[in-house]
Amino acid sequence: MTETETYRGRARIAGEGEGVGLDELALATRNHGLPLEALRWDLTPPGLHYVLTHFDIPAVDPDTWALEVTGAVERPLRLTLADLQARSSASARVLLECAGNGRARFTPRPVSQPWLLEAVGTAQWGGTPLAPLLTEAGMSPEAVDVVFTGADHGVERGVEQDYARGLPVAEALRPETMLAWSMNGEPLPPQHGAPVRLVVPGWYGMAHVKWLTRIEVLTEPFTGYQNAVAYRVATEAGDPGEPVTRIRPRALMSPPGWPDFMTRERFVPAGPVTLTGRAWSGRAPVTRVEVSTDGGAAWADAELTPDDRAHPFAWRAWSHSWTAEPGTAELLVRATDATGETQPVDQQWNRQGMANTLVQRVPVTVLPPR
Ligand SMILES: Nc1nc2c(c(=O)[nH]1)N[C@H]1C(S)=C(S)[C@@H](COP(=O)(O)O)O[C@H]1N2
Ligand SMILES: [Mo]
Repeated sequence: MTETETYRGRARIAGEGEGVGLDELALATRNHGLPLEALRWDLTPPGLHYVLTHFDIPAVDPDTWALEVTGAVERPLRLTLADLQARSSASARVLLECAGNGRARFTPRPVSQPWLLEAVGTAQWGGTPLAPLLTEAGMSPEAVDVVFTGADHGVERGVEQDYARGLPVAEALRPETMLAWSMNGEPLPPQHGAPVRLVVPGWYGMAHVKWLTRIEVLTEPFTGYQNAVAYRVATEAGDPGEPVTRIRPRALMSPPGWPDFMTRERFVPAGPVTLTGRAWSGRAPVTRVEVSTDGGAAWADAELTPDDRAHPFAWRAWSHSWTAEPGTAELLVRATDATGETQPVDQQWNRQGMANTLVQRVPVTVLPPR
């Protein structure tokens, strides 16, 4: 058995009827989601953006921090924050979504960070484009992957590691890929990667390495844990599966009406209700959002805000008018993107609960008119 098979074997699937454990609760309190009512803002207010950190938030002093650019380059670089900030600037409104979003809704449940649907947020990220830096370092024409390493360190499924992710060189050279030191116009907060993180618009969250300390160019594919083992879509235990890359289409609804404190069940008075939310895809523009107000039997097109070419990697707002009749209703919403992919109504299960876009269902009690 290879080492990879050993640690892959330790991923756990919950037993039948097994509830979320205290270990999952501990992760869920550290790694909070976007309260879905915060879908109302184009730019997620600081503190409401979801957070996912595998290990601890590392202590990084921005005054002594430096970024190393090394590996298959002619001129290795060492850049301070001031060096980076003197370079050309970049700014983009980019949606981030954790690849594990929706995992806790899988049956059986992969035991890990138990996201329901809230592992998403959109920020204005500011920094400098990555490509000119790689060019300046004289990246080898043989380059295959560029590895980004964070200052955080820990153990995952028995493997001690710095958090590190390899990115195909073509993605590293995209004009949108940047080293970011600001979020919504302010310095990065500690939990989002201060002083500098990578932003790879369109990719699931794991690619956007926080607390960046090192960029290494490789002339062969990176085989580190977070690429070779963690972020894969596989249904069988021994199967290496496919790598997780770009964000698949998804729509979410701002929960209508008001909630029950404990169950989060929604209540709305009968009559006209405007349902609203956001839709996105990291692969292609969102072309359609559909809403069902009867548990998925019938679907109607929602209204999408005009495609905003200025923000191709952010989310789009949608809205839909519903006349709520007293009783109970189940609301669903699904997105389709220009590749033709639509969200599934039934789960497409995989072992780690990755890149899953099972539709959201919102049970609502419609109260008599008052
Ligand atoms: N260094 C480092 N970078 C990281 C992570 C991490 O644990 N360490 N988590 C990744 C994952 S899985 C996600 S989903 C995003 C979350 O970014 P956010 O916390 O800023 O929302 O950061 C990514 N970058
Ligand atoms: Mo993630």
